[in-house]
Amino acid sequence: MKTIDKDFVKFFDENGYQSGIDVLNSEETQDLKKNFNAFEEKIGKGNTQYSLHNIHVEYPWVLKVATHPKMLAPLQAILGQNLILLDSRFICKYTNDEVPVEEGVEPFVAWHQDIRYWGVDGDVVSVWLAVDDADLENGCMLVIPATHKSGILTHNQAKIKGNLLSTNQEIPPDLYDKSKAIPCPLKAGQMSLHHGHIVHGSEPNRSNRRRCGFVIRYIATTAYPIKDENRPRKFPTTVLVSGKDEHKNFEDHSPEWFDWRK
Ligand SMILES: O=C(O)CCC(=O)C(=O)O
Repeated sequence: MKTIDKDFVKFFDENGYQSGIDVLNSEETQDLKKNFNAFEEKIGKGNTQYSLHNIHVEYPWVLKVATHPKMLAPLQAILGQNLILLDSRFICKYTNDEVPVEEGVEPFVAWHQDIRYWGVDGDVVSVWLAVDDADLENGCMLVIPATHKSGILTHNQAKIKGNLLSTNQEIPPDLYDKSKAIPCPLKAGQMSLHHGHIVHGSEPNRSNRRRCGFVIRYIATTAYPIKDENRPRKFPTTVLVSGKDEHKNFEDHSPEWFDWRK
């Protein structure tokens, strides 16, 4: 059990990640799996692989997980009390039998920095909550410590087929040292955290087990949207999940059924 204290925050500030944090108890983990599995059954594994995006504003069980007190406590320690949920997505790497892919292609996540995607100025911290046990064999997340201090790196189109990132971006290999990568293995119900600037990715699932994670991005209310005329952004699913928002840089799209104060 990790203690959320000054050393916890110091490690995150210096390295850009934290891993092995207990969040859900076994009953809550089973509930999460049951809810996700029901979705899978209903819409098919091809659609639960990467397309369950921002469903936290539609389904109470999703937002309940994304506002779990044990999830928010480390985020509050890092980002402060006033927090907005920016974005969420289930990312599932299935076995080849479950979701067949083109011959020779294996789904993976190319090395990238999340901050490229958000259009947000300010620190973004991502939670990777394990729905299933995640390890090296089924393609857990890999991070390169301290690369969140390298600024924003060039991203090109990925050359190898199978990159799950919707924009198919990757950082050219000469811009990072893959030998320094640290795996973030997790038991179902645990989470890792990563900074929006850290270089990270994940290898294919070469096991006979599903590897499903729920990734949720949080920002402090002091963050603000970057104005880019060439790429205007909308944030239709931001939700205030802790504290107060005195800045109002993002609208609060809390569903009417949700009140985190209760
Ligand atoms: O699920 C993965 O393997 C990678 C997730 C990721 O890139 C992210 O959460 O930013």
